[in-house]
Amino acid sequence: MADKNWLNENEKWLKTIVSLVDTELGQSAKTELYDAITKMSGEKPTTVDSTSTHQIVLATTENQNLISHQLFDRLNDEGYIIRTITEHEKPTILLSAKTDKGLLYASFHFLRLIQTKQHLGSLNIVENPKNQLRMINHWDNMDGSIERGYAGKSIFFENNAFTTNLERIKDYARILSSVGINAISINNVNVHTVETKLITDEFLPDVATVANIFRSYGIQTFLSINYASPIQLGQLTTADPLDPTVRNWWKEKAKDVYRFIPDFGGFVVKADSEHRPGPFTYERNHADGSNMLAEALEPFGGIVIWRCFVYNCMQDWRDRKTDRARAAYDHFKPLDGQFYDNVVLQIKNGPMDFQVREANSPLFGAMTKTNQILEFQVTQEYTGQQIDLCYLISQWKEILEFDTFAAGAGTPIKRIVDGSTFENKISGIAAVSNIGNDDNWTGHQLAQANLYGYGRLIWNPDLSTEVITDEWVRATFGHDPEVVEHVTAMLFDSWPIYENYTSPLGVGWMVNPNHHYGPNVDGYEYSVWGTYHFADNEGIGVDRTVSSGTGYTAQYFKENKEIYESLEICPDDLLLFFHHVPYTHKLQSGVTVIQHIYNTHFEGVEQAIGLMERWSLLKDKVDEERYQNVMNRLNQQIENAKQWRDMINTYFFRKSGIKDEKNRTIY
Ligand code: GCW
Repeated sequence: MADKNWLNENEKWLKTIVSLVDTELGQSAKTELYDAITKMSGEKPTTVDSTSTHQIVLATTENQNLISHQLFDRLNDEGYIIRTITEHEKPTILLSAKTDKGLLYASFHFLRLIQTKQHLGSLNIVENPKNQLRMINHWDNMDGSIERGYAGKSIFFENNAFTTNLERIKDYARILSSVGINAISINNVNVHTVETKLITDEFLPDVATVANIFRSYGIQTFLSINYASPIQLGQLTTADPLDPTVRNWWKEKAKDVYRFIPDFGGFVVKADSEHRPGPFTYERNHADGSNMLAEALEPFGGIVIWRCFVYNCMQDWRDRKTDRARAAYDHFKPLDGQFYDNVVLQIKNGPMDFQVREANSPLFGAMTKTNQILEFQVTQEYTGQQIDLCYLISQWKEILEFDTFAAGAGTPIKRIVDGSTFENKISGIAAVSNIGNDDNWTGHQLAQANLYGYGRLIWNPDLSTEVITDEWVRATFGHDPEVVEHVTAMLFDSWPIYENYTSPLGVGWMVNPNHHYGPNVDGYEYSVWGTYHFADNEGIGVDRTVSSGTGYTAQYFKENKEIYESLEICPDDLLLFFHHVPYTHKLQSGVTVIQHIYNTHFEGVEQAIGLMERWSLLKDKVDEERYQNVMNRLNQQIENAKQWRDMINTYFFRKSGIKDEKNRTIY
């Protein structure tokens, strides 16, 4: 609800909405404006040119002559202009774009201006998304479960069928579109038996229904596919990508899919990863596998999103040579130049797996002739599972700003994945969604900020975390200065806090196996997953140097390689990711590794309590439901943090025999 003073000054603008665009997306743009303005101002605007003194006009380039067409040269197909002008002596806010899709984004931007109480009298906004593909991946299964989902069940599937609750899907489309998302894959990358049939006549009509909903909000639908489909669905004996019958099978399959969904986006593929089938079975490589699918989709304009999360998940822990962090680069870099141009590689932000802190994947920028997009994880698998608060925008911002040196100094990851550095045909960012059918969508009320922030940040990675956060806090909780101050501080503090009480100095893991919540220092230490900390009585950390370790540091461009290789200048927060050091090793911060472990774990719990205390100050300022939702989770978070503190501190005290300098309780 916009506040009174602001409304008094600006409500004249909200009386009339004239739309000159009658397409489906144009309708969506108008309806969103109309409904939201009605809600916020308490009055229904008129939609015909009326006697009101001011007006909002929606028009695409073609159907407007209010501003110079040259201005539109600055727009791409999803960009827009919002301008305050005078038309026939009537003050007008013009929302305009080359396409109706741009217009939809303009509407949402305009609503954001209202929600953040900007003055509407002299607007002059030109916006283009910086990334082409702005995607959300779902890990939803058709039985309704969600792999790594922490906000209830799937909004798409139940009982091995599609849901009938299409309203919820529509609301989701609106949410995503409001932050600029333009692509979605609706099923888990681990494609099980029933889901394999999503590309058959049995389910394609349902996929088409969902795709229709997303289309009306400018979002293209993708499916994750099972690489072994020709065997499982087609009764072929092989899925060999070089076998002509297999290639033909996929071509026919692509025709089927496009018969139902003419603007289908394409396939997302997890192959040869964590026991999923792939081209390795046939002694073929990932270029062979992805190109086969690309060839089938090409006539229809579809693309193949091929994931690089490929590593040996059957490792022997005694084998000190194999390093999971190396795997993606080792598999894919040699194939640079061999992928068709409608293949795009999807690379997780880190070389391991969405840890609270890990190095950035050295693959970014390493393949100059291959399309690549980045994959984040909005769902908080390793970052508190939407029980603990962990605001991820600060983390993602740091990752996007990381200088790879791929084309000399000043080649941050954001400029690689937006396609500008190597002029890629396809580029962008994808992330695993954090929503489910919980009433508040994300389980933890404040976890909504991660989804919102994700969309805003990938629309424009140059936006500051402060701006994004402020938008979300005000749009969600209003403008009371105390509420804004405390919620903002909680969000900002939460990632460092989570890092403090969990695994230290970039070493990662130390979580309970399988579900990944809560501490278990040796949970993965003697397992097949390749995620080790190598702690003994003298020291801890993974030696990934060239000089004495796995050689992983050599995958970075020289400038970064030199930093990570050096014990002296390797950043503290990644020290144990790159080096094995004695507990008495002195960090750049001046404290020893062991004392750092103790300090951060004691501090982390205090800080978690601090979060709860801050929130309690808002008791009378936030409605009861949301207040309790967050309070309950903060209390669980405190218990989790204590568990982490005591397990980690005790473990390392017992291993090292070194006492806490401050004599705090260690068990
Ligand atoms: O992090 C791991 C998760 C798996 C997931 C996999 C992947 C979908 O623990 O649940 O599988 O990553 O990204 O493929």
